[in-house]
Amino acid sequence: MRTQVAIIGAGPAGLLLSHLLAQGGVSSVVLETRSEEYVAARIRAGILEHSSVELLESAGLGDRIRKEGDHHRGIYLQWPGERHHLDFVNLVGRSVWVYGQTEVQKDLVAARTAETYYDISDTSLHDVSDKPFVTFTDKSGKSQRLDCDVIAGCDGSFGPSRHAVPAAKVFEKTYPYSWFGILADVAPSTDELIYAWHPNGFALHSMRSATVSRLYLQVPNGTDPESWSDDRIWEELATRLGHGQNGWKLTPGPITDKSVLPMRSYVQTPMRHGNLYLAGDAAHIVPPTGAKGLNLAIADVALLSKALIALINEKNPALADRYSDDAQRRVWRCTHFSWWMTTMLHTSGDPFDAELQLSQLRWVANSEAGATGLAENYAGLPIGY
Ligand code: FAS
Ligand code: PHB
Repeated sequence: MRTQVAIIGAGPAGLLLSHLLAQGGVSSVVLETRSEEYVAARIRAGILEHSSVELLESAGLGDRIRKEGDHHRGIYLQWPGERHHLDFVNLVGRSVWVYGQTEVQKDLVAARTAETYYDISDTSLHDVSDKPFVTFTDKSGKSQRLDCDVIAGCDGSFGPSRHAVPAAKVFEKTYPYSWFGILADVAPSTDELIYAWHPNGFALHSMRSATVSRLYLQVPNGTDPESWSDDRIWEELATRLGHGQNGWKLTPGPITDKSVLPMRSYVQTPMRHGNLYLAGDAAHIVPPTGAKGLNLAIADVALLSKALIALINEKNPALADRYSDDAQRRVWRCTHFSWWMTTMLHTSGDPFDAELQLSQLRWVANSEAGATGLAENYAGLPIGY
């Protein structure tokens, strides 16, 4: 088999890249180790930043976001006795949308035109510096070879592509806590997200729709989600989110999904080696506190698609040669912001840290300069920043 771009991974990065390349007249084949159903059902990100919505709309993928997404002007920052709304539209003229990654994935699958092989195994990258090809075993057990001009590694944090970049420089930080996430069939108790600092630990009230809430609790690493009863989960969420504070109430409901997500920062550079380009989680991981994971994948692909269309259609390598440096500016901006939000809101048990965190929260909530800094990063800088 031959194609112009072999894309490894059918998550948001891989499918969006394939879509944008097709719009630019470049052919691709997508290779995915999981089933289509498995990929579609993964519960992950929930927030689309301003630039992501603009890009998806420009690619003809914005209809459902506008119809079914929930447009948010900002977020609430909360700590015991206080809750402050940060209005991003007033502060920086940009906003965010609550639209689950599962919905983005659905839209990408519905718009897909490239041949996609699901349930493959033994993915292997070859000759990435000269005449690249990918070998794999297809779901019938047949060995396959896909020759191409370019390989796009969109295979997330456990795929083979990041390891095909020789002498890559890796920056990594793990955090001493995890997120315990739940989905619940209950209307959200808030109109916009609440990020709460509490001596017991961080909590986040997010949502997926008018009838489905998404909430998170900071827990120790290694926490078993089954070790917490539903009652204990709701009691702890109520405590940390300020139930009863100024008349606000957290309404519990049936929990339909529980998972524990470890938190880490990971950046690999460069994001290109020869004819191999990395995009999304294959090159970087951020703690979810800044709601940047999915948005960074989209931003990488916005740059990579333009670079590959120019390289393949016009034999112009200029954007491809700059891709890694251009992408890494935003990667580090989002890595810093995700670290900043995480260390500001998650308790360590150290009283000195707690005072620093509360001072920073009071400054961000009450100073226009502080609030603008958070708003600019959370709503997202223009792509190409
Ligand atoms: P993905 O991981 O989505 O996709 C990579 C694809 O490559 C996968 O489908 C995988 O099966 C496939 N693949 C792997 N190895 C392969 C191989 N050898 N051959 C072929 N295919 C292979 N971000 C947020 O902003 N907010 C959140 O709340 C949030 N929660 C998350 C929860 C979890 C459990 C995880 C893991 C991530 C979460 N993220 C969150 C981050 C997440 O949204 C990612 O940023 C986003 O999925 C990145 O998209 P991709 O780069 O496409 O990677
Ligand atoms: C989510 O809704 O899953 C979500 C929202 C904001 C975050 C992280 C996750 O910072």
